[in-house]
Amino acid sequence: MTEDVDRLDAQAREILNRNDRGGYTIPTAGLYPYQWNWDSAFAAWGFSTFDIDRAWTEIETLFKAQWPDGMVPHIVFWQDDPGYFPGPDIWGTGTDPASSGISQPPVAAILARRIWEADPDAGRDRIAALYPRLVDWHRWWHRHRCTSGVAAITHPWESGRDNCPDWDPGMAGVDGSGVGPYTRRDTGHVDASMRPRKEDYDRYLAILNFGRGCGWDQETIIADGPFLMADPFITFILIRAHRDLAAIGKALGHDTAELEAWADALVAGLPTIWNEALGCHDARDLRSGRFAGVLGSGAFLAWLAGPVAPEVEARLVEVWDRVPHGVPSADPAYAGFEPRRYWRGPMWPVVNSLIAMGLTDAGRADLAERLRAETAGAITRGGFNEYFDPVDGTPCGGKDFSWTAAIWLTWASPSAGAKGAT
Ligand code: 9WN
Repeated sequence: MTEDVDRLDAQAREILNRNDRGGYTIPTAGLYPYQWNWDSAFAAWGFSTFDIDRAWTEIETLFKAQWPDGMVPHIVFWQDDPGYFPGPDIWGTGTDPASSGISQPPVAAILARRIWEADPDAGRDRIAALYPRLVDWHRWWHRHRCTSGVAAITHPWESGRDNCPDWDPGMAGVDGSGVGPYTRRDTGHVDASMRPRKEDYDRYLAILNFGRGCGWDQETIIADGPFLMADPFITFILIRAHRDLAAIGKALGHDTAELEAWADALVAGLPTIWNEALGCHDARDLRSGRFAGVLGSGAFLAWLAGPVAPEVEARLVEVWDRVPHGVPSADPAYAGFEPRRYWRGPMWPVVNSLIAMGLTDAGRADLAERLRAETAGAITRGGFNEYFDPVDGTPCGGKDFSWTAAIWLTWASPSAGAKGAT
């Protein structure tokens, strides 16, 4: 048992080191050859268990790509790679370094706080320098994504949960018929049955084309863009991230009233994404007002923002109980549930780690431990894959994934608690 844990811990460290491209980590070789925003924050957390300096460098490199308006892009194209589509020329943002034109779940402050607390002396100067940049990014979220009261996304890729059923109502209104011919690269790396469909990609590109067409002007995208949906997943993350950043700011001697007010405003906005018929928070199309009507991983992050009412908790656990291998990204009882198609059902270790963080802080250590054990079991049996089939535990997507290695080291591994990283 201990030997197995040691071997898996060593393998996880080796994956992070192997995916290191010098200052930033790729999610996995082949499928994802660039720096991704939230992947990097998790990679940094993983590095912090064995190389604290490298952990800070990961976040610093990401923030080198921050836009003047505060946005931190979802992909940074540090060097060209024909293995991924859509690349820098398609995004056409004209930035240096080249980057995409949208953002991704703002987990950086949540994980930076953990990395700092793991070694306060080593992190003090690094976090002090990052702090104003993090505040600028959070301000960007507040100004450009939270005008409805909760956090919205302007592209499914901005959510980090690309093709989950949450986005179906918004995607139905996007016309993908005029995007012309293009060649996907993802289906050359992994089985097409595990990836988003062509009709999804047509629409992803149509939304991207709109952004490029208006020079990535946020006012235009929010007012007239083809896609705008409120996202419970990012809303809960942002509430937690604002609070964690405020805790960092306080410890550094800053006035953090602004951050606390942003978190409070989001909490006050939560009723707009409460779906009474579903009995939990739900994604909502801000153009039509329609709810997605599917219980998914967004609702499961509620604990990150504070205690959850007993009836909501019972509803969430009821859905989790339908599968043996971790929290599914969509309710298995939903007619469109697909256990291996990316975000339309599979279990994602990285999401489980966020759910467990919330559970622990909300005093549900029992549920957090159950989730840890289920996640650890899937990784132990299947390897450090991108995600897993929650019904039979089959490892899916890319192999040797940085964020799966990272959450193994920080949370899922039986040795993680011993290192004080939980
Ligand atoms: C688009 C890198 C990223 C993750 C996302 C995941 C997937 C990209 C893609 O891979 O998205 O950003 O091309 O499918 O959905 O969460 O950050 O691992």
